Amino acid sequence: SRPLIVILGDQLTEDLPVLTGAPDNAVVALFEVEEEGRYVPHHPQKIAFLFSAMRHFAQALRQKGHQVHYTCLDDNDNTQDLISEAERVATLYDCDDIRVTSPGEWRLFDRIQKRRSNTPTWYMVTDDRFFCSQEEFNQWAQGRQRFRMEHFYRWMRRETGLLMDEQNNPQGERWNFDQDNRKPLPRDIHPPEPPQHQPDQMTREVMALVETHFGDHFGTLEGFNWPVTRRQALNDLNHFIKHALPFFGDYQDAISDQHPFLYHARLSGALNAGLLRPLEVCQAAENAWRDGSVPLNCTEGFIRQILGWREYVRGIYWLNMPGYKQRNDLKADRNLPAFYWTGDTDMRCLRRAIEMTRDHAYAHHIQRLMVTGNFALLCGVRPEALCDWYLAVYIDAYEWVELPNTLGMVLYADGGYLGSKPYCASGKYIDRMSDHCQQCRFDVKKSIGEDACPFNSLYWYFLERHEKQLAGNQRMKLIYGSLNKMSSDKREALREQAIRFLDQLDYEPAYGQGDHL
Ligand code: FAD
Ligand code: DLZ
Repeated sequence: SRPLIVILGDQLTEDLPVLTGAPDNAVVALFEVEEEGRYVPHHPQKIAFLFSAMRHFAQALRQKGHQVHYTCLDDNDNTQDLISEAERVATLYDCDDIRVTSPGEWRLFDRIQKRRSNTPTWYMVTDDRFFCSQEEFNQWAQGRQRFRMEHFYRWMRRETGLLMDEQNNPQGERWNFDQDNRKPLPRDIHPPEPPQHQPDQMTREVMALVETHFGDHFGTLEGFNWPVTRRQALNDLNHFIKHALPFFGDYQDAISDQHPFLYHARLSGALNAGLLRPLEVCQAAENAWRDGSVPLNCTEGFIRQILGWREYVRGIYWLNMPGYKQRNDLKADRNLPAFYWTGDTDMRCLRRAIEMTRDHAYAHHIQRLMVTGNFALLCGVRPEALCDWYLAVYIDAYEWVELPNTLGMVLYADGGYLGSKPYCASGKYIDRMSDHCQQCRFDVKKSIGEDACPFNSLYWYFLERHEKQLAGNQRMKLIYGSLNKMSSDKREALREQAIRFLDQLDYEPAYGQGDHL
């Protein structure tokens, strides 16, 4: 018998069990298909990154002696859908079964499940590229009333031994160094330039292809600078550890009007596509602390994102899908403001976050959470509309990681299952953490009037609208205390200001049909 080994675009890892366990006669297959590029309108850089990385990966597999089938997007016989392409190619090579590493997204997992009794037969193999398997996560979750990332993270630290001492206690005698982190942005800041990867012939061909087929999607291809091979990804990792990690913790929450990447790793695209393993990334960070080149608060803060948040959101996704996607506990019902697809707004923080997204298929965590996310939360944007946007526009976006972050962390649409309180904030937060407000046409100190920062009235109106769901939350007590001390005239003025603002916003009719940049 002869298997077809299917490698999906985010499974570009040479030691995947489906590959290491493949018999000599196996055919390994990768497919570029329209369907995956269009189920949301992915940013052209994301599609170019994946197609180029897939082509380089196929080349590396051939060099290792595998027999590889590669379907290019514009091949005449391409069925343009992953499942039908796999079944077509299996027949072409006389393969009796199709083996695939379990997909990261429920959408595909469900479709494959439903084809299991077909011929050729589909087999799904567990994805071993995570610290915590789904069975382990489910066991951890079982019997717990409330989940908190911090508890999960401490368990993961103990399990892996990362940043633990000989007695299995946390290094530095603390689990968490957040108190030392989260400094606002200093005036004169010079973050390191990311390494430059000149697009080679293969990447240039892919960019032309993407321009032809997906040129109408939001986002530019110009300045494409993502790693498309494992070698380039390792280069980015080493560069980050040396030049940015020593400041990562300090400025983790800062937002700059000029510097999109600040001291962030820019590694999520490579990690999620499989070019890097999370363990090697965490070990590189730990080693840099051990040899004295990086302070503990930076190393711990960074490892927590990968060992903690990344694993935690994946566990939550698989534990709760498909129902999780339907949650909308705050009953948010607005469409996405149209400027998310154009950047055409006078609000400087939003404009810059969206422009950076358009130019790099990237915005860092705090821009996603506290600028575009916070604004959508305060406006009451429908989870589905916002999730589709986040899934489309970022280099690293796959539903397993995007959905819990957007629906849970940003929109609180799961009623506090993932995060203990909504990350809602007024303009004051953005002013403290960024240098946007000095350059904005709105006055962050004002809440009422034509030039008042819209975040301010929206913030109070949001709190007022959701008093019933949120006022009982211990962590919101202080802020509801302030709301309740406010005079009714002031509350009314804020409410009117917010409603007027929401009424004059343009909203997209449906995703992808807006006026794209
Ligand atoms: P750094 O800030 O340098 O962090 C290091 C690594 O930690 C990242 O590469 C990533 O692998 C991991 N990480 C950090 N925060 C998170 C988190 N909250 N959840 C999971 N992993 C995390 N991340 C994605 O990988 N894909 C997504 O689709 C995605 N969607 C998001 C949507 C929203 C609304 C929000 C608020 C966050 C989202 N994130 C997503 C998490 C985070 O914003 C990105 O991982 C991070 O910005 C990637 O940039 P970086 O590599 O420079 O990260
Ligand atoms: C995101 C993406 C895109 C744009 N295109 C392809 C593709 O043509 N072929 C492919 O195998 N994978 C692609 N992907 C990644 C898949 O969407 C991803 O594997 C699933 O969402 C499961 O996580």
